[in-house]
Amino acid sequence: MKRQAFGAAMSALLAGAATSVRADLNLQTPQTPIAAQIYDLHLLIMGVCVVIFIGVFGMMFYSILKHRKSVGHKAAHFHENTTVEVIWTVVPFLILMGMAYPATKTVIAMKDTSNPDLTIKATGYQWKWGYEYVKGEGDLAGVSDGIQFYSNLKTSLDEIQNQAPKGENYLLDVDEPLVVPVGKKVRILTTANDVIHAFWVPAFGVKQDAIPGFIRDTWFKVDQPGTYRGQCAELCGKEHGFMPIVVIAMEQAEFKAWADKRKVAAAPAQTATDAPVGSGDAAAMPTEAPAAEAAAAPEAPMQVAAAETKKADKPAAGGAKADGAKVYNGICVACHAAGVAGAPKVGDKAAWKARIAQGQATLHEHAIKGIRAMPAKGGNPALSDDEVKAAVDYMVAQSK
Ligand code: HEC
Ligand SMILES: [Cu+2]
Repeated sequence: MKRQAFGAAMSALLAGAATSVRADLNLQTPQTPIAAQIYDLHLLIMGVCVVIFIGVFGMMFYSILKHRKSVGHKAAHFHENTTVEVIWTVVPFLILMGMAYPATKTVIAMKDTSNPDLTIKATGYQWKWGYEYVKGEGDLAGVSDGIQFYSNLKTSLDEIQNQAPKGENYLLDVDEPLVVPVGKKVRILTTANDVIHAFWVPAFGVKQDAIPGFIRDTWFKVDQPGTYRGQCAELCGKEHGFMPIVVIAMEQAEFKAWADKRKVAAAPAQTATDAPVGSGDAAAMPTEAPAAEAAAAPEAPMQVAAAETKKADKPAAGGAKADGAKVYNGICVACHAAGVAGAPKVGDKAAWKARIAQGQATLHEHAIKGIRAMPAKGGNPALSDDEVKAAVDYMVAQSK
């Protein structure tokens, strides 16, 4: 009876602590069943640790104090006390089993990505995420198939460079968030295009490495509509902290409407952004095959053909055409007007001739990823790919 009362008091204390503790010191409020299980596990195991801590240290300090030499305590002498030995073997064993059982159950549930309603491939790039709604079975088959876009950091450069006060979602804002329906099992296939990244959304209890050449998967089912934020969780280079993940969960009807709109918006924008590039294969996105393949065998980590992971050069669809002159005059001008450190001067035809000969796509890539003394995006991770491309187009037009 006494023990029961103690247990009740203990859990009341823990529950109280969990809600009143400063929010930024605790785990995020769980938003999926898995995250809730992880949260409960965290509390349970924390509770067990606290009880053991108090028990062990209480016993220790009690013994030191009460049985100290100065009060004349005489030590008891006993050896091979079977009862004590059995107790200190069995009790820890039971405690460990009591923790391992629920933990294992959760891990197994986390790994069960079968029967999703919707499948989305998340590809890590240096440094942004690309999302592709792949063809799959399940409730939402067909609704969003084929939608794909990049999700770039939106935090303004001024905030990053301490020229403006940092907003609430500093480094946690993107131009195009991932959109999912609530109450549906969403499977995320993770892979990467260059180095290892990791897809991490704490409120969903989801953290999965994204490995080049492999597809791993994870899943979540969001309870409530809302905006949830995460980050890349694998140190992936100098802009590792600049590739956040934003997920908007909406009601299913809204999600369908979003998908319909997104599909319509994608088609014309695609050709518009591609037109100046002049590459023939741009209008149609040849993603059907790899998408189906990915959906077919996601159970085990799977080797993906290099060509497939490399199909990175799809333009972000749907964005308004960026103003190249503005981006150039704001950023690129610092080096490219004066020829700083070997930067080809804009307008210097001789300097640009060989570079232009590489083709626009290559120039875009070099400007986005950086080459030799040319920093990626001119050293401004907040720029979107489209803005950099527009600036390149502008610079090339001025230097022909
Ligand atoms: C810090 C100085 C600096 C800034 C800022 C900068 N560049 Fe550069 N850029 C360079 C240098 C240096 C090179 C020459 C690199 C080389 O070929 O070795 C270069 C080369 C290039 C090239 C040619 C790449 C090639 O393949 O030959 C393009 C295109 C380019 N920059 C675009 C941009 C754009 C767009 C911006 C603005 C978003 C920008 N740069 C901002 C220094 C800069
Ligand atoms: Cu990363």
